[in-house]
Amino acid sequence: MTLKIGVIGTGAIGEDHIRRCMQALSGAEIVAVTDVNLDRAREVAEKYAPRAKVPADGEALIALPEVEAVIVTSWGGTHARYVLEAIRHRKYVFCEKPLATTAEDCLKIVEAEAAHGKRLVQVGFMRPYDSGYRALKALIDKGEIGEVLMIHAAHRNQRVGANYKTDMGITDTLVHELDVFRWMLGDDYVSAQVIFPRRSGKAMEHMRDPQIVLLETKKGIRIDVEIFVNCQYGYDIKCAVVGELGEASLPMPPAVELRKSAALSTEIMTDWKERFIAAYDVEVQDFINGVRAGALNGATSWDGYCASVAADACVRAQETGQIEKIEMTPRPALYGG
Ligand code: NAI
Ligand code: ISE
Repeated sequence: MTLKIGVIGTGAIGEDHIRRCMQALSGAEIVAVTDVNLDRAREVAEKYAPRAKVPADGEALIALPEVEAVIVTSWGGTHARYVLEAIRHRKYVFCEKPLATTAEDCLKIVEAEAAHGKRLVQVGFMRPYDSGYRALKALIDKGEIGEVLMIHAAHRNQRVGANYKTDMGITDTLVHELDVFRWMLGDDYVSAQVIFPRRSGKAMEHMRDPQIVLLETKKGIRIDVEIFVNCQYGYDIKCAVVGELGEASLPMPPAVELRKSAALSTEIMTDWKERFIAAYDVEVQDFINGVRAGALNGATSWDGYCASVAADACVRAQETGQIEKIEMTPRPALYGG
């Protein structure tokens, strides 16, 4: 049976997930879409899902009897309310990152899902579905570089919009690293510090960019992540894992090597949509398959909560300049606690 999905938020990634469900993936159909900007919702529906209903708001969409699963791709601050509503209706929900903008709201979701007794929520952390990160994790798990000691990483965006603020370097951008390193290392964070190097003149007046985040895990692994969201030249994700026996690095996406005019060059992508296109496809297909099988696989509400607790500590560290502790509540049994 085809899974009938409703989508809340038809902006950049909402439109992209609607397109992939209708054109690239199998086993699902978009039957309803909505957005605070209803004209935008109608426009996207017409383009990719002309038979989809356009209810007045997210709550109305979740309540539609034909909607079997929900995709939440509205702004981060609105996620918690829709995810909690979907849980209340006992409907599966794929929520783009972040699960919620505060750890407190993430915990409400964890508690609501744990009270239901079965996973209903998958968080849109797509990097664990990226073939490069998967290969890196497989190599670490095989012990090829011995015990992991350090990670040096960078998350660079070509530029960001006018609404982007310094703390979003953590809550919107670093949050991907916060999730993927927990997954890759099977470890949790214990502390965070943030350092600001010389400010780029290409950043907006109100922003401090770049920034360097220093994380420490329970096992004592030290991680440094450069967040540079106005780097100008492209979208560039780097990750080098240093172990006792060697170093393993995230592969660059394949690109043609061009030899021309006495130069050797390869193109660098410029946005996340293109860089992680295959990972998003595999991730959303896994959600569809998981709902149809009655068992979700991707990032859990607990993973969303852990990323949020770590993000909160990093934002505190931006303000205090100090090393901030990262402490979680006990993990509920539903998530292996
Ligand atoms: P966007 O601004 O392009 O789109 C968001 C849409 O949600 C807008 O059309 C807006 O009108 C709508 N919206 C806002 N509040 C709403 C509400 N209460 N109810 C219904 N619709 C509402 O933003 P974008 O880039 O698509 O991001 C959306 C979410 O996806 C964010 O949480 C963002 O962090 C996440 N995201 C994840 C990415 C990833 O790599 N996994 C990449 C880009 C975004
Ligand atoms: C955006 O929301 C994403 O999630 C992208 O993957 C990330 O690279 C970017 O910094 C965020 O703004």
